[in-house]
Amino acid sequence: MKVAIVHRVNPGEEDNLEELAELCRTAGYEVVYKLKQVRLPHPEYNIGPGKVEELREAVRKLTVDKVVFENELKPVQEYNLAKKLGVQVITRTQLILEIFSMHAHSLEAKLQIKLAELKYELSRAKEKVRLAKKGEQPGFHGLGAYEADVYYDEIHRRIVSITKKLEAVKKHMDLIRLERKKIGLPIISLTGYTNAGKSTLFNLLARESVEVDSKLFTTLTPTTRIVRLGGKPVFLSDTVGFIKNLPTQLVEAFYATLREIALSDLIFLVVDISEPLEVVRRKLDTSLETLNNIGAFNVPKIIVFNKIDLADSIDLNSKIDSLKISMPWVAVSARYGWNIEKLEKAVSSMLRDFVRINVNIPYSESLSKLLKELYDKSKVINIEYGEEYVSIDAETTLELAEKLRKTSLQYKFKYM
Ligand SMILES: Nc1nc2c(ncn2[C@@H]2O[C@H](COP(=O)(O)OP(=O)(O)OP(=O)(O)O)[C@@H](O)[C@H]2O)c(=O)[nH]1
Ligand SMILES: [Mg+2]
Repeated sequence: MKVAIVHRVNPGEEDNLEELAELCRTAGYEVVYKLKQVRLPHPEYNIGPGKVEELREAVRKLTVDKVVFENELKPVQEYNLAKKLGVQVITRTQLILEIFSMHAHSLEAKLQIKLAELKYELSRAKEKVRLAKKGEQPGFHGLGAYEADVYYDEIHRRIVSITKKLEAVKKHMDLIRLERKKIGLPIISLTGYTNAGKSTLFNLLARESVEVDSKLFTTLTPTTRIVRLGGKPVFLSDTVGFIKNLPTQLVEAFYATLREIALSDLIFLVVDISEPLEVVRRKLDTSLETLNNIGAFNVPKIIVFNKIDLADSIDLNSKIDSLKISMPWVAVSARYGWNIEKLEKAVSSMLRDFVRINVNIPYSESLSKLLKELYDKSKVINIEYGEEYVSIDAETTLELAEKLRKTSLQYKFKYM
């Protein structure tokens, strides 16, 4: 789908077209035309009437399907523009909502985004219906038959119903998070700016998915897997990407979907290192700031510089040097699986709650269950089946170590 993008700035203000174009690409649009105008807002169109004509010409010539404004538009401006241009007109807020709903996989995230959409619509509902009655045009279709109050009430009703659902889902998710904690596997969250390659890395690492029994499975959501990193099983979660200058109406919904990051034991902060240094720096700063805002300040982090297949190596080293990173970092290519073993090594050395155990466990009825759990949750280094007992050498969680200790004849452990 082809789009034209527009930003009207007040005198002395800088435009944000580059980032808007990037957001459009993330949403799957092809940007074929950019328009910037310096002036104070025009009441009818936001941009000036002359610029509207220019834009209309471009829309026609380049067969543009949609126009995206960086500026917030009043319903009347959106209406006038759509009518003049003959195509749908949306704003940055709506674009980001589109991106979020494409990338939200969990039920909680989906409901949060639906709620944000409805709240946005509610604030514009009455005026939209009034305008829609004046005539049919793109983006307002189907509204014509509504009475303003009926439409408003309808949206309000849906907001109430989704809020209720969300409460229930939140409670359920809190239980699941508690269960995950109880299982004792470390939780790792994949975070980072939108388009950094989080999901690509997630899919790569999830190829090593551990087969889990149904009880473990209930603690998983579509974007959480139990995977082995450096031989150790961990919960790995993919998350929605960060974005700079989030429209204020979306901040709450967005942060809510990111709450669980603060509960992780380790954070991967994925950064696209193939971009120009200034862009890398800006996105890294935004990401770190977002992590602080959601309360993940104290969670250990590994910076994962991604897409090194696109950067040449001299450039890469000087780039990373000049970022002056004070955290552990690894440079990888998620697409080609380069340096993933380095990432795994870094993870192993940072997850301290694993212990090395040497135990002898006598044969009993519960042994096979225990061994299954051992294989699910640990890195088994050596196992020998003796006549009276099984000798196990493994790296595992403190919880499971404790369980094994209770049934063992001989027990040794050390922190890793
Ligand atoms: N060349 C190259 N491209 C990559 C690499 N990793 C990811 N990509 C591409 O980068 C784009 C974004 O990747 P995603 O994994 O969807 O990024 P994301 O961080 O999950 O994005 P959001 O979910 O929007 O936050 C895709 O087109 C990927 O194919 C890499 O190592 N090298
Ligand atoms: Mg993703």
